[in-house]
Amino acid sequence: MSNLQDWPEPIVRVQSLSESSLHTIPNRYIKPPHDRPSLTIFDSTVAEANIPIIDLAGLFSDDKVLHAKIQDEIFNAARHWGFFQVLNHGVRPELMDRAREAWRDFFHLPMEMKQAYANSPKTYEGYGSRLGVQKGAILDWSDYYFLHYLPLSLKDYNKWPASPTDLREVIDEYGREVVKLCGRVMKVLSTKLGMREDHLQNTFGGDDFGACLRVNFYPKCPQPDLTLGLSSHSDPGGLTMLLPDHQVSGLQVRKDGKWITVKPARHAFIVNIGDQIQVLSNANYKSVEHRVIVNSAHERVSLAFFYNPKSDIPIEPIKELVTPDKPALYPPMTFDEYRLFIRARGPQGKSQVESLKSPRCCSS
Ligand SMILES: O=C(O)CCC(=O)C(=O)O
Repeated sequence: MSNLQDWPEPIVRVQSLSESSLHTIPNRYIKPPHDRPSLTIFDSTVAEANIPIIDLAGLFSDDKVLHAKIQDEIFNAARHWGFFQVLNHGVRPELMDRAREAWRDFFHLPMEMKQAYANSPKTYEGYGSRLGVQKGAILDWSDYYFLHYLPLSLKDYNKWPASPTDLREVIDEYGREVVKLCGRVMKVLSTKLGMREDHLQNTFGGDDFGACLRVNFYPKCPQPDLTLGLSSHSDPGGLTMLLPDHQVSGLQVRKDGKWITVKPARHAFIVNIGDQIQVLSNANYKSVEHRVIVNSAHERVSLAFFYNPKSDIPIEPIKELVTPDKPALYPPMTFDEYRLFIRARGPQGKSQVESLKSPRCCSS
């Protein structure tokens, strides 16, 4: 872990670069041509579509037929897309708006107030501007704030911003509500794999699961065609509930080799399957590559809430999902070990989970 003690180069805040009225971006942010976003609809790497949108209202009723229909929709979306939006999910719209705007206010505080929370790669908690510690790496056009919500042993209000004054309270309540929503989706994912509804949650360590929040701030960019707000990656954790900016799109999901720009529905959450659920489900559910594009006219704020297994228990394919036809695709690994990869190397598509596939599977 010694290489995760400090950043390899002085940290530059992307927001400061953006506010300095540059007309061209520094070379550090220019992606190689094959990674650059395509901002025209005439490009063959871009597809016009949207990810599935699922109305969860029926899950709160006693209507069994409706339950089954929604469960099927979630199952299909989780299997074939790895990404979907949910509406009427139980989290109050005003709470969602306040959470996002409290963080926007944070990013607009004077720099010295934000610097008080500057993070290091040791835990990543606090105000950051890069993922990964590789010296000379090409960086993404974004700043972020990362904090632990659960387990309680890692939750430390001193590492959450004290300003805006209601931020801690808002994020506490927001976290409680989003955790409940994650629990609901976990039950559906478990049931649809033919297991008890609490089975998947139990493999996360039951009540000892983890949760953390990364708030992404993508400043305006004078050359959005040369860079990315966040490079392609799959999420290393279990399940992600993303609250996107309601006014500015930017998230792109990879589907059948093409990039789809997600059109967020008002007050929807964007749900995506992370690598840990791909592993536990023995690839019945798949994590999917996604990235973020930026633009020259608007900043963008998003809140990615990560619902993760307890970090020190081995995560491996659930026994019931391992058969002679489909042997275990992944070796056991704790989430603590697993996330060291992205913490050290930064976002790298799906390379980590793919590289773990056991030789037995890949030679057949
Ligand atoms: O900003 C977004 O829309 C996506 C953020 C994301 O993928 C992440 O934080 O892992």
